Amino acid sequence: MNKTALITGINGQDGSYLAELLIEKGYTVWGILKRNSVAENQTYRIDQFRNNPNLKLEYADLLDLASLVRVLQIAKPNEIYNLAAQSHVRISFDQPIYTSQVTGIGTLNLLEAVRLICPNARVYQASSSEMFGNNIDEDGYQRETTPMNPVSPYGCAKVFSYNICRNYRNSYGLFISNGILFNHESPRRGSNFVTNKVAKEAAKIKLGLSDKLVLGNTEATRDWGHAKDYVKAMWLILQHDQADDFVCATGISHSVQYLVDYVFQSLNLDPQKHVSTAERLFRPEELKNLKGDCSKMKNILGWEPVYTFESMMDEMVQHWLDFYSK
Ligand code: NAP
Ligand code: G4F
Repeated sequence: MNKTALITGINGQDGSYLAELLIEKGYTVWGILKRNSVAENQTYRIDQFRNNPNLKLEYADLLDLASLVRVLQIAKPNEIYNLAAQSHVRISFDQPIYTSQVTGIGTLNLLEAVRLICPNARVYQASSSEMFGNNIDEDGYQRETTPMNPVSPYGCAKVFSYNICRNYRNSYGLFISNGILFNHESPRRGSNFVTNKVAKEAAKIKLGLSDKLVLGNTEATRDWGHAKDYVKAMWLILQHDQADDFVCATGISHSVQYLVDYVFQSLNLDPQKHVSTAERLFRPEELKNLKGDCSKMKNILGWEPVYTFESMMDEMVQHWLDFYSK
């Protein structure tokens, strides 16, 4: 029998790739959209398969429990992927209460709806390496056992969601798994995240459409993988025979400065001529270094990424060159 999945955040970066993957696997996929005043822009990441009969979209919001109940009643999903969030770390300092409501309490709303309507469904929670804050194990990696010490309102909200998922798993026997994913990117990444901002602005400079790129902290390091690889990990996590928590990462970390140098060199541009920093783009508290150990995921679930940092950045730069050359 074909399975049915519900994805919150289906029109986001990860939701769009996950929906494609699940449709390819024969799932019926339901997705929720929160109301937006410009409906055309909201679905651009999924427009290429919008007319697929196995894709069904409904208006609902993580802040509106009744809407979640309504959608679960009609979709009757076997699997639920909770990807919706206010996911931008710096903006979470500007909107801490909203971020806590959506990214934290929103998860609890969904779990309550699941408990009421479809307690046998398997739930994936989009947890984040941002939850570790600046805690690093002695060998330089973060892993499932690394203590969590978040340094942003977003990180605090994600820790709440992570903990309430574990609590509902243990208290009510629900199948709820956390994927603790390190940064993952793609041409579909919001262009206010650093990888896609650098790729987009460098392509514009190359084509003579811009002259400068202004960044915040370029010393921070991140473990960057490709979203297409990471949605496969989400699916594997829910196919496992028991609910559990898994880190997903590449194990390779680069600084923001290295990212800039790589992209500019690939376009034969001199970053020193174009790149500067501005205080307004720094965060009140910064997560300095991320590097994940995903041995558990590889050993138990057999996950392996296809993309490298370089092939991913090349794809993103090419996307923007094509976009601005049309
Ligand atoms: P994203 O592109 O920002 O997508 C977030 C999605 O959530 C969008 O579809 C957004 O809809 C939706 N959303 C926001 N508020 C909502 C609400 N109140 N009700 C319903 N939907 C709402 O994020 P992403 O990069 O795909 O990440 C997916 C998830 O993984 C997020 O939870 C993120 O925090 C987490 N995560 C991401 C990474 C990463 O590196 N990408 C790493 C670890 C964890 P609109 O676009 O219409 O606002
Ligand atoms: O691309 P970023 O905004 O990603 P960040 O803060 O690491 O968060 C992303 O990854 C998390 C997983 O660890 C997710 F949970 C979260 O939802 C999101 O997807 O920033 C990366 C680094 C930071 O150190 C930031 O300070 O880049 C630095 N940076 C320097 N200049 C910048 C900029 N970040 C942004 N967004 N814009 C800049 O101009």
